[in-house]
Amino acid sequence: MKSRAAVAFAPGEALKIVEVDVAPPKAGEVLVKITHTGVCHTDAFTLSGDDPEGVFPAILGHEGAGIVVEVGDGVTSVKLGDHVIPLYTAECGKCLFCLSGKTNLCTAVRATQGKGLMPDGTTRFSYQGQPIYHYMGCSTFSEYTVVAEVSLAKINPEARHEQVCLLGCGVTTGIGAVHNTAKVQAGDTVAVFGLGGIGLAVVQGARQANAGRIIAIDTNPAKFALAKHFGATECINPHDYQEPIQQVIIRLTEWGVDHSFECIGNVDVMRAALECAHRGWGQSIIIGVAGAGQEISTRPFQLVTGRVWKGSAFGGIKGRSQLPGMVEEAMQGKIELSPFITHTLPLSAINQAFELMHTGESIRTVIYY
Ligand code: NAD
Ligand code: AHE
Ligand code: ZN
Repeated sequence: MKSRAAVAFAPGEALKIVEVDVAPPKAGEVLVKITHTGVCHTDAFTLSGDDPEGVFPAILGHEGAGIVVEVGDGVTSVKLGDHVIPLYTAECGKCLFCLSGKTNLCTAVRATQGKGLMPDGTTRFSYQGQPIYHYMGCSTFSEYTVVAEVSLAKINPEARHEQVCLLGCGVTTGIGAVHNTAKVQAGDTVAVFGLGGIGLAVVQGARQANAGRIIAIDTNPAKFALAKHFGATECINPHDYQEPIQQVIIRLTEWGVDHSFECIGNVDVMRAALECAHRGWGQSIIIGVAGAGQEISTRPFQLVTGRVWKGSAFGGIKGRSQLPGMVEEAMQGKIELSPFITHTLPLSAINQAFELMHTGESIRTVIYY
């Protein structure tokens, strides 16, 4: 079938809106009509060429919601008409990782997913006879996409796709990192570096956890109003200080914060986030994605004296078993989604969504088909 899609033909180039060919779903696969998709910084990261797993031409997008239109052989967990959120972190329920009870990092389709391929090693997308790669197992920048059954969360059909698409990545990642990775407790002090969609979701999660002080940090003060809306108790612009930001936060908190979160993808900020963690027990959660060749460093003494470095992918959430519940929470107002949506654009204007992100004007742009 034909599908309108925004194709990343080469790194660093604007996406091109073209009509691609989509092959039918094979066994264990599902054809989904995407209704809405957010644009996450990770899409921009891969488009920039900095992603070691970036392959081109590809159809990016991994923060969507849609409706099942066809299922391949053997698919039992979803059917025609079901409302779904594609998952870049699958949940097969059977692999070593799913069965461990320790992680959400399912391996069922991860190896082929990282190569832009479906589990059988081929692609369902093509343009003028040439294959187009998939992205993060989702490719939500195509009106019709093919996704592995294990990469689909079935959600309440009453949910508003234009909002709950954000649970496909950004909001789930931030809220999940607070509850699952950091396990923030009532009264804990939290520092959040970077107040985009991810950082603001961390702020919202910290408030849900009844954290004490929630210190929100960004070099763009335009982000502070929303941070306060979501529960930040203080907002700090590193540019307002001569000293390194970790020293500012240690000074403000005496010994540092119980939990810090890096939501930017900047390895220097990752160091600052670790070093502002409380002596003896403070932990720093890396959420931001850094480019090829980038490495983190600190004095080992920072860890010897009790600070802990951790990372979080998709907020530690198991998509098929836990995401439907988060959709319900959003429908009940327990998770607030609408303030994240600063812009709404048709697919034809998707490149504007990337510009709005790069200029810092948007939190999330939601694309509709
Ligand atoms: P975004 O671009 O919307 O937000 C980033 C924010 O960081 C902006 O507000 C920007 O002003 C701020 N910032 C930039 N440099 C800064 C600095 N030096 N100090 C303080 N603030 C600074 O991005 P996003 O969509 O919120 O994504 C954030 C990061 O999280 C990206 O690296 C993205 O790839 C990553 N991410 C990771 C996961 C995961 O599962 N681990 C999921 C989603 C996104
Ligand atoms: N491809 C990159 C890594 C990218 C990365 O870390 N992705 C995050 C999700 S970002 C969503 O916006 C993630 O979940 N990682 C775990 C995984 O299995 O991909 C690289 O460095 O190669
Ligand atoms: Zn994302």
